[in-house]
Amino acid sequence: MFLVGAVASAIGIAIGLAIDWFPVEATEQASEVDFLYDVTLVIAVPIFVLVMTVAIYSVLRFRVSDDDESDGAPIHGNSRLEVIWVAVPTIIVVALAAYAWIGLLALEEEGQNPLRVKVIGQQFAWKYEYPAEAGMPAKQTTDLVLPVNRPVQFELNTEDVIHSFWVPAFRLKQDIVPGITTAMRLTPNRLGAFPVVCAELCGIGHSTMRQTVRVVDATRYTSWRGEPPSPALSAGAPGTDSADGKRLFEGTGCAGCHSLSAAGEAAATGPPLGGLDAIAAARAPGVSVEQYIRESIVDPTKVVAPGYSPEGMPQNYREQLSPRELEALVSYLSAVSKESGGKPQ
Ligand code: HEC
Ligand SMILES: [Cu+2]
Repeated sequence: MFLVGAVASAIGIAIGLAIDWFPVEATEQASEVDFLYDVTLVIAVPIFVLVMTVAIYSVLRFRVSDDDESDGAPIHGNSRLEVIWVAVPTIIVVALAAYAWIGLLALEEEGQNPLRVKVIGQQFAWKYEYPAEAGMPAKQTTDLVLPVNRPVQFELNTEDVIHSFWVPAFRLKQDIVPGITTAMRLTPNRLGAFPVVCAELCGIGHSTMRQTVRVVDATRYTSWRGEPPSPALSAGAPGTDSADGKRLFEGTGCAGCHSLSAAGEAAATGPPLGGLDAIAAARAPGVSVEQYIRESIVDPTKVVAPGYSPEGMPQNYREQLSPRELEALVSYLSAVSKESGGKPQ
């Protein structure tokens, strides 16, 4: 039994650690949360295996035989066993709680010069308020845009019922309760666009309470702060050459999901975007590579890359990107495609 248990635990732990359970880590805090998950897994798998081995062994070994259906001898009182099975779980649970508590204190530490953003939940959308700072006026918006590598402090309120503000890639989630202000601190450290989700059943439209947070570089953040609210990316519009396209690819979050060796990125949430010529020719015969890229961005569900979910790609680039920005991205990606000789990278 012991051998079977040890082997099964080792296999279970190896599989548990090998599976990539979570989306990319996009904050400094994320690795700490994921590590806690791994620790819990390493402890939980052997316990699960122990319970199952004893249960299965007992079922097989002490099975009632056809000719003897009498009850077994009543067993009562084994103080040593009882002390063990109370003490061991108590120690494990207290140790895990202490570890989690220390981790929580670290997660909630205030960073230097935090950006304070108010988050307002309402049925069924998120709104944000940025304070006036460094010459930039206060801003109310439905877009959440954060500068990379700067600590953020969210203050969360609701206009109606309980909601829960959750960005899976940030690994943090906070309930928002009527009448009180809750808080959440984090430091985004990865450029990209990540889903914002409501994690508290808040009414009939709960499942539609999804938006996107974009983590951008400091320059892009400052220029976004200066713009009138939505459409978020239009002002200070760049020209349409492919250098702007490269900048946009990195600055608007594409690079958070797509790999593209020309831009030095290696993200894998979306398909690699090298060699789109060949892909366009195979998937949409008769459509130019430019048109294929354009439609992939503004209408991502039209042609879906095999093996990827149509919801994987943000659905709102049609509103988010100005026509000039869209064209800059198209010309950049089609140029990259030609450089790579049409081979997927
Ligand atoms: C949150 C992750 C994510 C972000 C951000 C994202 N994409 Fe995507 N993208 C995907 C996924 C997943 C797919 C595959 C599903 C599909 O084809 O609609 C995809 C598909 C595509 C395709 C089609 C590829 C093919 O093989 O057919 C193109 C082109 C594309 N994205 C360009 C972009 C550009 C340009 C941006 C930035 C403006 C961007 N994406 C931002 C996830 C993302
Ligand atoms: Cu909600």
